[in-house]
Amino acid sequence: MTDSTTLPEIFQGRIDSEEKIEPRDWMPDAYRKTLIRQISQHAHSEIVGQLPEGNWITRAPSLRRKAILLAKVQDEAGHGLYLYSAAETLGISREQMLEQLHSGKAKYSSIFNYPTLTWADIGAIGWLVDSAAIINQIPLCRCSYGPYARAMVRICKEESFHQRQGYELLMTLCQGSEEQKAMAQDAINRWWWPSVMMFGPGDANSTHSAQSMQWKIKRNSNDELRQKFVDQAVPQAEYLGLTLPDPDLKWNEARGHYDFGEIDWDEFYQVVGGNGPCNHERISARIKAHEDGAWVREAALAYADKQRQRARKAAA
Ligand code: BYC
Repeated sequence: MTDSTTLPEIFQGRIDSEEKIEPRDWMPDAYRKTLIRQISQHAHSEIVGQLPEGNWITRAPSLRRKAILLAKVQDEAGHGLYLYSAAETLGISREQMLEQLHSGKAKYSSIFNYPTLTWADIGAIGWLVDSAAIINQIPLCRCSYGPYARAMVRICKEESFHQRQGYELLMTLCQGSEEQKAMAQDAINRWWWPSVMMFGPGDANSTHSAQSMQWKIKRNSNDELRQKFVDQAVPQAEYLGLTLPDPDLKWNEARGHYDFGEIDWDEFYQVVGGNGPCNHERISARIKAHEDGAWVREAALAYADKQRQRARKAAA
């Protein structure tokens, strides 16, 4: 390294040698902005993601299923909190992030704008949505930004339990009556394509991927991860005895991967743009929860204030 090495060159050198970047380190503004965008969107996804599943807590078919679902939904809340904390280390406040979510400025995962119509949807979310989440998130444990990478380790462990409970739920339905099996098939018919879309635009249309991969925020492209998801899901669906709703799904010996059909990108962009089946419902539910919780925030702040006053008195 010569004396004329610039800060951006030193920064990229640290990334290239797999060093973690920590909150007080120098970083380019665009790196900070990209991380705030991705981590806050990820946090919002976890929080909004509680809604479709939370919808079934009171109607779970047994005490065991209710306890499992409650634990899973609570885990998602925890994931949101680790991620908001990780984003706060970059200089944005929790209030600012929530304001961006409530005003529609910040995105959250497209998948949570679909409705949960039957109990089998809880299995489909666990199996397909959590599988997609794990495949997307395991590489994030090696993200160049330390606080995000460390938050992802714990999140991935919990997502893995979530995925298993979804698969086990579906297996129970598939081994049950004809009606139960049909309900599982119907859920897969509705959740398959939205899950395939979760990985984001195809590589040719992904605006952030190239830069994010150079900074080792993302480790794989959207299409690479999507292919991994499809390859993993096909044998799992066969084991369940369910059919994935894609007539073009076929093993390609030359590629060593499954080929799959064309994604409906128009649907994807409609949902991401705020016009999915449940976008309005989800944001209204989050705004209402935030407003209903105002007294908790006020009480917590008043308590913290009182503690500070006591500490000052004791020190005087
Ligand atoms: N939905 O250039 P691209 C969970 C946006 S929660 C909505 O490829 P990037 C769980 C993208 O933001 C799972 N928007 O972007 C919880 C960008 O828009 P902006 C959530 C999407 O960031 C409860 C534009 O499209 N996981 O696990 O390089 C129950 C161009 O895209 C989506 C994460 O958030 C989408 N699906 O790559 C169960 C993981 N896809 O910001 C499960 C962390 C793309 O320019 N995030 N967009 O306005 C990531 O890995 C990346 O941000 C993405 C997108 C792969 C999602």
